Amino acid sequence: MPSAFLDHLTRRVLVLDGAMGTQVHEHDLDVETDYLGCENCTDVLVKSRPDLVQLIHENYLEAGADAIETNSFGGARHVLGEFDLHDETYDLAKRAARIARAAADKHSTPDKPRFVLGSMGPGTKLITLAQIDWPTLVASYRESMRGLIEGGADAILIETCQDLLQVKGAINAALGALDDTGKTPDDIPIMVSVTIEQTGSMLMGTSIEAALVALKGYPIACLGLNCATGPTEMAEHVHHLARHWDRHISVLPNAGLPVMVEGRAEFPLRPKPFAEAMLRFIDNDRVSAVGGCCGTTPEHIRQLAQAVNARAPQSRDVTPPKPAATSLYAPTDFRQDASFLIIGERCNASGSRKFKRLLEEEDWDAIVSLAREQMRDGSHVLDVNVDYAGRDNAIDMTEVVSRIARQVDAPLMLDSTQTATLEAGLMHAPGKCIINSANFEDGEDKFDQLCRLAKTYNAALVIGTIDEDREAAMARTADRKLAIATRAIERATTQHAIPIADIFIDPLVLPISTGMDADRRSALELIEGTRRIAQAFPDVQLTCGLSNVSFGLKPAARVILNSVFLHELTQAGMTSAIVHASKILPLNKIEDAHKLAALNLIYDRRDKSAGGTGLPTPAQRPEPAMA
Ligand code: THG
Repeated sequence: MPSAFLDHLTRRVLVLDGAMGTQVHEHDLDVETDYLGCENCTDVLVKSRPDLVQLIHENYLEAGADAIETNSFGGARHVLGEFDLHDETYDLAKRAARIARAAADKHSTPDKPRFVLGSMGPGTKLITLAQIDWPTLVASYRESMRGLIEGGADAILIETCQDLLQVKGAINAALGALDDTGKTPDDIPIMVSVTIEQTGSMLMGTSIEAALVALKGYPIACLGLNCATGPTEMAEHVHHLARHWDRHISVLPNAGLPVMVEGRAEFPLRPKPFAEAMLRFIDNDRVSAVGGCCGTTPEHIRQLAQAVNARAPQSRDVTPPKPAATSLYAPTDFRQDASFLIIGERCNASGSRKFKRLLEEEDWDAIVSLAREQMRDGSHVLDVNVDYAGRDNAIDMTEVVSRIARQVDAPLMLDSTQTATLEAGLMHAPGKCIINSANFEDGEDKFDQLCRLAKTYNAALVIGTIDEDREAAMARTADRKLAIATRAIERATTQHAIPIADIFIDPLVLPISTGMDADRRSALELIEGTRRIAQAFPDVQLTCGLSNVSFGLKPAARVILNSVFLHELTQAGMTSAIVHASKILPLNKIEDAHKLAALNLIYDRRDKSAGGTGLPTPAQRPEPAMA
């Protein structure tokens, strides 16, 4: 059963309130008696001046608002801590919700029920800049949100979001608080409102496209925009949400862009043009919740409520965003037209001598340069693997991921055999990542653990075709690759609700040139396995560690074998690969004789007459510098 609030949101365009802060500032408040010595801590007013807070709520309700926001914008523990109020976190949140509840109940009628949105602002510390860490942030919000829920909020509104990682943390806090109080997002919906600056992106640089992709996997009822600009500047971003977001949309602009008047910022947009601009969002973009942010007054809300006049939201045609990962900044589609998703392999302690050395030297700047170089060479995503005996892998992952995330526009594939190392990366990656990887080698518990990580951090997940069978170990035949892939896809999608397009099956590349008979069929079994998995699951992604195939061969031979093998794989349905991007050659750059030799190896066509691999040695053919 959806809550009364969700039901209302579906049937009526919801009018929210306007600014709280600017209303408070209209009153001449005393630092000691009103702010209790905490200058500018508006949140403390729910304790010292509940009368005033309720009056402001009631002014908005009288103006016609259907929903009011609790006076708890700065109410997370880590923010209150700056005023030495940490220990009052739960109490202040609960008071804030109770006051708003009392005001809303007083003005509710059967025809016009009024709702309370538990407001949570971004706080004063940016998690992507490491000013706070994930566990602290999540625990901090969770405590306040529990207070808001127990004080009677109808929804949790995570608003004025500037940093994707903070949003992901706050959503997890809300889910935790719901859990604490025996509720679900159906009872108390989660709403998220991001702030797009005049620059066209969130403060940390995230585009609305990336925000949508990075948040889509969470149980959010409503996604929207508030603050920073007026309605005009928001139009393009709201329009993007209208086309691609499959749930409710909210819009709460400022009363225009501030202008300086006698040294003070003033918000120039008058109530009537404000209301007119908001109506256009309702008519053109079919948004379902409208209200105001900085500079908006009860008069803005009165005009808005009159204009909206309890109309029903219209349905929209939505094209969901393509399956994608994101950096902090922008999304990258999992499916690349006429190509494959290129995942750079070089930030890997066991896959690159250079990276290993840089890690040992803790030369983080050079690691960032190596990441950038791979993007210049054509990578779409970067694999990051710091697994290395004798070092603290979780700390290395934290260092590498937080730097690359900020300094390189690359979605990250976090690669480790250890859950703790993966989670260290996820806690520091603001965008939507890919976890590499899960399998059944250590049973279903570990597999489930990785699926839960994918849900918590809204990441995609690579699953390798390995199961518990110690004898067979990795699946070496196409049949077993398909069988294990099928089992994994079933479990991840049904038991963990991971969207199939967020699953990457890795049918496992093994070296073919070991000289061992057992390995000769590896490549062709992989091609056949890929073909069958792609046919059985057209929406699943496929990936592999391409360079594994040619371990042990000379560098020039590796370039040719890898390139030819990749071509065969993509023909069979492989959609991505972990590669050394600058060492993949297009087929027309490879001599026919070399191509044939590679194909003979791949398809295990034994050529009795030729010795070795039939592929060139470096002396015969210089290593190509660029693809
Ligand atoms: N599947 C999945 N993830 C993976 C793999 C896989 N991650 C790791 C690995 N396999 C893919 N990455 C690499 C990276 C480098 C090399 C091979 C695979 C490689 N490196 C050179 C070597 O070892 O000879 C080193 C070159 C250098 O030092 O610069 O071949 O299969 N899901």
